[in-house]
Formats: sequence, C-alpha cells, structure tokens
Amino acid sequence: MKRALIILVGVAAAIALYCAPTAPKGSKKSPAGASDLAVAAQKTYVAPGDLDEFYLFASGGHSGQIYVYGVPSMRHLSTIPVYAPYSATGYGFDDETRAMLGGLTWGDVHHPALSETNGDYDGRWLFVNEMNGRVARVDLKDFKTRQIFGPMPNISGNHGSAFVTPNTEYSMVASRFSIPIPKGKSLPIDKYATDYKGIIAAVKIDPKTGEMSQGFEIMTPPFDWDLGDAGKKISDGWMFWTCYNSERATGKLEVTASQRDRDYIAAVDWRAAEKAIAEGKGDLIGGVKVIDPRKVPGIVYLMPCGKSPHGVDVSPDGKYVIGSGKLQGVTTVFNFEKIQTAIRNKDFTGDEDGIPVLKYEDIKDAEVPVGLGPLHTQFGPDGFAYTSLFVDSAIAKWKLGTWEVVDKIPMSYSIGHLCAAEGDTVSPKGKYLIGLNKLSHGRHLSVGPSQPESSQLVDISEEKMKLLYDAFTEPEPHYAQMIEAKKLHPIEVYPKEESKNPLAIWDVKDAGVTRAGSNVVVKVVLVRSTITPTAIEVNQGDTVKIAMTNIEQTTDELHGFGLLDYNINIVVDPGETKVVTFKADKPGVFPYYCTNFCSALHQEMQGYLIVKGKS
Ligand SMILES: [Cu+2]
Repeated sequence: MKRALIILVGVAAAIALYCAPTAPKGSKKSPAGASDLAVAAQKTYVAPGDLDEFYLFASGGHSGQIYVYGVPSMRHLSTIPVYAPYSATGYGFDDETRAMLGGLTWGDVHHPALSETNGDYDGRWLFVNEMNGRVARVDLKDFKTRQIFGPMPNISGNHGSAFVTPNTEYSMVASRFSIPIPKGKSLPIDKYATDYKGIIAAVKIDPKTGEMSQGFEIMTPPFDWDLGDAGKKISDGWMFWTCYNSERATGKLEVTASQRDRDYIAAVDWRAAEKAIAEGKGDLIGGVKVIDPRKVPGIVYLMPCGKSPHGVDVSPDGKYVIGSGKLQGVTTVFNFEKIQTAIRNKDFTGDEDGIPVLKYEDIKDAEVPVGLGPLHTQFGPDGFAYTSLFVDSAIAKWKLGTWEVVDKIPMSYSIGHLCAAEGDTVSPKGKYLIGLNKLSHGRHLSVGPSQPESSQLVDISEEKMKLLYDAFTEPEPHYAQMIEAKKLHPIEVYPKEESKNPLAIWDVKDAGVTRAGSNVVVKVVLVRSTITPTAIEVNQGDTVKIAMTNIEQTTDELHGFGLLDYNINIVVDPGETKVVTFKADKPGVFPYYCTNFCSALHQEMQGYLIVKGKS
C-alpha cells in the first residue's frame, strides 16, 4: 500500500514536471491571470447581429496575407491577400493583380501600418511590408490590395518596415540583410565588415491617393536592421530603428553577433534626409540616390542600446523612445530631448562609418525592470506602457514617468509582438491588448504537427490585466494593429456610375466576342443567374482577353468565373470589372461556371469555352 502510494506520488510529480511549461490541456480552469470566466465570456461575447468595437489587422507572415479580426469577439472576418495568390477572391488570377504580384507568389508579411493623420489612425489605408523589399497598400474603402511597390533597389530583407510617419508622408524601410550594393554585385563574405552595406530608406506616399514612389535611401554599416517606429508630436520628423550585429560579424550569428554588450538604435532626421535628396545630394546606386552619412552628415545618429534589441517604440507624447536588449531584464527609456541636446552638443563617443555614436548614459531616463526578454511596447490612454516579455512569456504593465512596474500577466505562451487598441498612436484607446504568441500547443484541439499560432485577448480597462480569450490564427503572428471600427467606412458595392474600366458593359446585349487577327476580346456580363455569353468560341493559339462585369448593385452578390483546365478563377464583386488574358493553347471544350454562390439557380450559372483545334 505504502509502496503503491510512493509510486503514485512519483508518477504525479513526473507528470507535473513534464507538464510544467505548458498550459492545462482541455481544462475548464482558467490559467493564472484569467478573469472570472463568466465576466470574460460577457466581455468578449458579441451577440448575433451585434458588431465588434474594433478591427484588428494582423500580419499573416509568410502566408503573404493580412487577416482581419473583430475585437473583442476575435472572430476572423476576412482575409486580405497581398503578396500571394488567393483563389477565394480570385486575387492573383486576373491581369491587374497578377501584374501587381510581378511573378512572385509569396511574401513574408511583417508589420501592418495603418495610415495616420496627426499621429492618429485615419482609416484610409493599410500599408504592409514584406521581406523581399516591397511595401503594399490596401485601400480600406474596399479592403483590397491596390499597389505593391518594389522590390526596391539595394534593399535585402525588408524587415524594418512599413511604419508610417504621423501624417503618412512616408512608409519606412530597413534592410535586415546587408549585401554588396547595388544588387547583382558579388563579393566574398570576408569583405562583409567593410564592403557589405545596410540600407535604411523611405517610400514616399501621395497624401491624396496613397500612391507610393521612391523616397530616399541611406547607406549604413552592415548591421542587421530590425524594427522601427516614427517619432510623434515633439519627436515628429525623426525615425528610430533597432539593429543587431553591430559586430559586423558573419557565420553563426547567435555567437558571433553577441560579442558586444550593446547594439544600436538609429535616430534618423528624415526631414533632413528629404532635404538632402531635394538638394541633389547622394550617389546614384542601383538607380536611386543613396545618401552616404560620411559625405552628408547630420542625418543619422546611433544610440547604444542593450544587445540585440527587437522593438523600438515611441510613447504617445513623443517624449520617450523605448528599446531593450531582447535577453535583458530591463527595458531602456531614452529621452528625446536628451537625444537632441547630445546631438546639439556633439557629445559623441565615436562613429561607425561616419555615423556619430551618442553616449548611453547621456540620453537615457530609466531602465525599467519589466522582466526577462522584453521585445515590444504598446501604450494605453492613461500613461501606462505594456511590454511583451518573450523569455518570461508574459506582459508587464508599467507607468511612464515613475517607471514603476505595476502588473504582470502570463501568456500561453512565448509572446512576440503585442497590440493594444490604437496603442502606437498619439491617442491610445486602452480597453484591449492582444498578445501575439509564437507557440500555442495544448490549448486547442490537436490538428497535427502544424499547429496554429495563438493570440490572447487581455482586458486592460482596469488596474489588473485580465485574460479574456484565446484565439488561434494562421501563421505567422508578427505585428497587428487595432483601430476603432467607427473610423472605417467600407463600401459594399462598386457604384455603376464610378465604373472606369473601358471594357465594362452593363447590358447583356453588349456581351460577345470581337476578334482582331488572333486577338480575341470577350465582354462578359455576370448577373443572377447567367454568364453571358453562355458559349465562347475561339481558335487554338488565340490570345483571349475576357473582361467580365458583375452588373449587380446588391450587397454580397459576388459572382465567380472558374475555368477548370486553364487554371483560372476570377471573382467579381458587385459593380466590378475584371480582366483575364490567356493563350488558348489547349483545344477542346471547357466549361466555365460561377464559383461564388449567388442564388437558388447558382448551379445553372455556367457556359462553355470552345477552343477549336488547329488540325
Ligand atoms: Cu453567380
């Protein structure tokens, strides 16, 4: 009996030890920090027919997409394809979006950036970067990707992006991987420290249309640029980026790039960069003007920061710049005015390829003991800051000014980024904070080895943070931004009177085939429940351009055009015209049909493409 008891205790201890790092599996018990379940349920329950208070735009990482959630329900509302084809909306299949993708079929999406006016989200556009040197613009009127800018010259690994300046003058860009520039030049790796270059850059944004164009580029030593944030209010006009590998090392970076105690945050006077470019300064490299800080001083300064920092975040009043070594136990608060004073006094300790290095002690206000592995900081409306702790797997709440850590909540687990409601603007909304966790096992039904990521909704409306809800997301939860729903006014149909496509037709009488040599244009009308024409005849070898207009003006009356053997699926929204061009290289009879359910007679919405063979 006694022996059995010892074995039982031993087994229980072993199980406890084995389970220790993970959260309870399938347990109704809430983890530490969860609020009372009934309160949590009430706070996240959005009743049928009711609407969420916030939109969450979350990075889809290497899926190339943006996921849209409602908060507090955490319900997935929509997927916005940006850098990868998405047959659900026909993205990447029609001529326009296929051209925008430029032959690339994936992108590693990182940091969504909602457009701002005076440092506040204005609900017009969403910019988002991806690693292959590109920035895209999503129009929030219709939640569609409207422009992909890049790949930009000289940039390799656009990680430190797509942060916008307070009036959306620029979307910022920084290269994670240094290379010899211009691209295409090859040099041995032992030339890394001297001949490889990092680039920080800006994409210019048209304030009326959101159209992006080349801004400026600045050459830097071969550091690995990581993350950024634009200054605001008193620090407006400045941009901050963290870097690792200030050692300029190669090989096993986890060892070679961890030699120094400190890396840097770059402070960039972007108005000075803008002026230098306007004055014609800079060298033409890879087709763009690149500023070399050795030749054009007064633009970039380096702030020493704890080793291998990740995020850098500017407080809502613009006074503080917060960054930390990602393996430290503290986060450093730099004071913008002290940074300016040190620059004015030329209080430098040296330079890196002509870029002055400031003195850590001169520019810092505090080291806040937030906990281990501080990564990113977001803000509330009441002077509180929230810092994610990767190593501790928790969020710390602390007070700006007193630097007191007042609360901590565990995450399940391994939090990376975090997102508070409008928590990186001049007027954070508070209420909700979302931990974007890197790992999730044990808290959902198993779906095999490829597990979902987890996002956890935290109530920050009271003194103590409380866990409200677990949600699971597609890979990969990099940054997200949360905006008040009332700021967005999406359209539901494209108004007929605003149709600009020259191939649009609005009457079935105008549908049909016109031919010029081997070029065939087919004008198609999509309306419940017919695709007109119901048969299209072409010759093998013809170049066929099908322009289809969905003449519906009714909400959610989408139609699709699926053409099986030709790998085509177009989805056309009400009032929209889409064009697809392809070579009719396969002879035969190919059915086309509406792929997007539209009516009781949806199944009947079909026709035939007849491609007459050459022989
Ligand atoms: Cu249909």
